[in-house]
Amino acid sequence: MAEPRERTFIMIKPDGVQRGLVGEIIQRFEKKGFKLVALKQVWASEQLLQQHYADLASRPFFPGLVKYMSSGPVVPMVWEGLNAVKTGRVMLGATNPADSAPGTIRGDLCIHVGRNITHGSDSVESAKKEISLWFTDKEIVGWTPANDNWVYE
Ligand code: IDP
Ligand code: MG
Repeated sequence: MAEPRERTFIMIKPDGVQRGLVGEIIQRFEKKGFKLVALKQVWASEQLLQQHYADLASRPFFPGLVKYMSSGPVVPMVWEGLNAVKTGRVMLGATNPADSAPGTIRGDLCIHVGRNITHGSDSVESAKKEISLWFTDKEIVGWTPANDNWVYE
């Protein structure tokens, strides 16, 4: 039986969009071999972002986080593949770019924890929640890439 291909929710934050890094970040996931199944650009409301970051509501940086995330358009995406959640987090690098390894998205492209350009789900469970918060079922497109047998044994 084929190994399960999970889905993760990856989002380019307003600083990633403003700095012209949308293509670079998408390219890293594409080149890796993950499959893009949903993508859009939205200027999210504070209410949506408060829901998205609900588990951080008691943290001192929460109001600033919501303000930053609602300060301009974001690019939410769903990527699918084997271990997409865990590998997606590895590709992003540590939350604080000061600790993100070179070669990771945050390690290569940003400096400050409050401007760390990308979001990625931290578990399969939160990926499911985040995907349904940001996308309708209709916006998620199932398809088989022509190179599938060259990415997976
Ligand atoms: P994650 O994005 O790597 O999952 P979380 O701990 O879930 O990290 O925090 C969510 C986001 O909140 C971070 O990506 C970052 O934008 C912001 N954040 C986390 N810690 C701090 C902080 O100490 N100061 C400012 N912003 C922070
Ligand atoms: Mg998180």
